[in-house]
Amino acid sequence: MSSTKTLADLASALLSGAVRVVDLTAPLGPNTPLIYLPPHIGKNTPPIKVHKISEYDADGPYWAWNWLELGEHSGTHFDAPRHWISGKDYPDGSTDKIPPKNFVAPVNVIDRSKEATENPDYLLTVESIQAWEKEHGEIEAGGWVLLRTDWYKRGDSSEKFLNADANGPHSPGPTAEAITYLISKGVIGWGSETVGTDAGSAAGMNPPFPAHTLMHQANRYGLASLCQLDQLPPKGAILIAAPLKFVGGTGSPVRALALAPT
Ligand code: 23J
Ligand code: MN
Repeated sequence: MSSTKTLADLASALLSGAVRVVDLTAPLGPNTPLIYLPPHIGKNTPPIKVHKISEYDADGPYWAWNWLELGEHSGTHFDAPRHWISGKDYPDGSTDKIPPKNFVAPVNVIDRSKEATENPDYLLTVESIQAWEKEHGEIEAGGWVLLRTDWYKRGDSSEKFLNADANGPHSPGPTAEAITYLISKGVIGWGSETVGTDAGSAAGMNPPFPAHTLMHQANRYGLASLCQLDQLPPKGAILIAAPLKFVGGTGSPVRALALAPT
């Protein structure tokens, strides 16, 4: 098949609206919820700040611009292998070294919104993934797998988004076995609507933070705080998520987009 024709068809479909562009990104600003780590686990990412340089004034009469103070892992963001100790030695594991081909890939969306709404500690299991595959088709090597929970509907309220009590955060995510299974299928990454790619209970899992530990150990990627996964089909969309080319970066806010059928 001629790829020139494929791209011409895609161009027409984009122009006609037959292929939709879905924004999977949360608004990024001082109100964006950030992960909170208890002090005994480690230091936290600082609040997001927007500093004005000028706004058509004495500091710059004809122009407006700002400088940003924000952590790499803020808002809708990409986790590079170098983010985790298990992935630290990959020469292509930082944001500036990841092959760009990996920023555009097919996407599988596993809808467990009902389960996660009923139980915020919901964990996606291997059995549940296999049931999804029976219904929608096998998860292909090179594809993303995203967990739809409708968690993004909690919006920019940190309290609702982090959903913590005295026992820690309560938010859905994968079991360690589920991540191992997805790696065995050859997926390129794992993404979630929650503040991180792991469940709120993940510090107590074996290994701790399995989505981070195991995916990055396999030189694969993560996406967190995704939105609008309810706008995507289970299969058939294409995800575009490219981190900034930070030199040596461990992750980066992204504008995550999907090309989806109508
Ligand atoms: C640092 C420590 C633990 C976690 C995280 C970061 C994230 O979720 C992240 O943003 O990658 S769980
Ligand atoms: Mn992260």
